[in-house]
Amino acid sequence: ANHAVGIVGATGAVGAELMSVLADLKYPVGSLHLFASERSAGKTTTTPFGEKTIEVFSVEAAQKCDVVFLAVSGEFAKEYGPKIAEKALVIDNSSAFRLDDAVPLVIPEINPETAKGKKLIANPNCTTAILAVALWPLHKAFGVKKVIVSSYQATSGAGIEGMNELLTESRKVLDGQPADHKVFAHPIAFNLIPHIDTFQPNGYTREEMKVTWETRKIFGAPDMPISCTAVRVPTLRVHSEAVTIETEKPITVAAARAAIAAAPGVKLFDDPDNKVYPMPINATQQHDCNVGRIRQSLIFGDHGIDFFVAGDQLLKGAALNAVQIAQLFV
Ligand code: 2RA
Repeated sequence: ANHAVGIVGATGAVGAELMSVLADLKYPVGSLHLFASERSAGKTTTTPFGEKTIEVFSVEAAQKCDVVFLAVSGEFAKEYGPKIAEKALVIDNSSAFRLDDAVPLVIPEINPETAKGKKLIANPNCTTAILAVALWPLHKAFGVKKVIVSSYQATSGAGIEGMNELLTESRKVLDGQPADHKVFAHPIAFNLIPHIDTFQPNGYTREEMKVTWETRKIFGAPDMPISCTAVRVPTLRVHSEAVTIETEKPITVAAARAAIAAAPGVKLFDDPDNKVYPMPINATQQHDCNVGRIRQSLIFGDHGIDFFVAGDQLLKGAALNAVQIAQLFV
């Protein structure tokens, strides 16, 4: 049967992607209900499912849907997510419930079974999702013992405002004007910022710790050593990650390539002689995350590799994974 689908936060970057992914994946949308703040309510917007009027959010209206995607803040999700979930399936894109033992944190290629029978499901952080979908086939085949990640995160991670800040600042810098900034801690145009989310007592940022905490939960590997350095870069919508792993079993470049080539959610993009490797340019708007630059580790020898992954932050990092979770219930 077709579903009544609700999107809360419909005017944001993830909200817009949710609509196109629902259409791309041919999700059985019977009716689509777009919720946003009062500022946007009453406005009409073009969607793949026709013109829709944005409604003011209410728990009662959201509860009338079969599935509700939350693309809003953690505070909002904390307050309303469980209430909506009394009646509807809720997929929350915020960090509010990701580490809650009662709430599954799901990547359908990895742990779909944990979603069974649940009404409130958490969608992982974008950096985690893009790492995990590439790491999982390697973990299954070779047993991942240690992970070191450096991320190159696009401005889309901070929503439309983040993307606009990059564009506006870039124009200003090119015109010889000073680049002021609001969204990010420093100007992002022609810069890199090794600071995403808040600093923790251990010196890591929350974004970096999310990669550790969430990957462990998704893999069911509570002690896996995972360390991340998260960096904001002046790109629009793809997060890239340089990853070094140590494995339990011996691993070769050919075997790692074969594992990636056979896995769902990732695409092998690894032909350096022909300049083929993952980049934001080839991962933008792609459902699969591109994996390449696979090489034998200079540190861990035959028990390790290095690789590079690039995945669309708004897709596998957000909207695509959320809709794939909902598809588990169709
Ligand atoms: C970022 N991970 O890239 C965050 C967004 N969820 O800022």
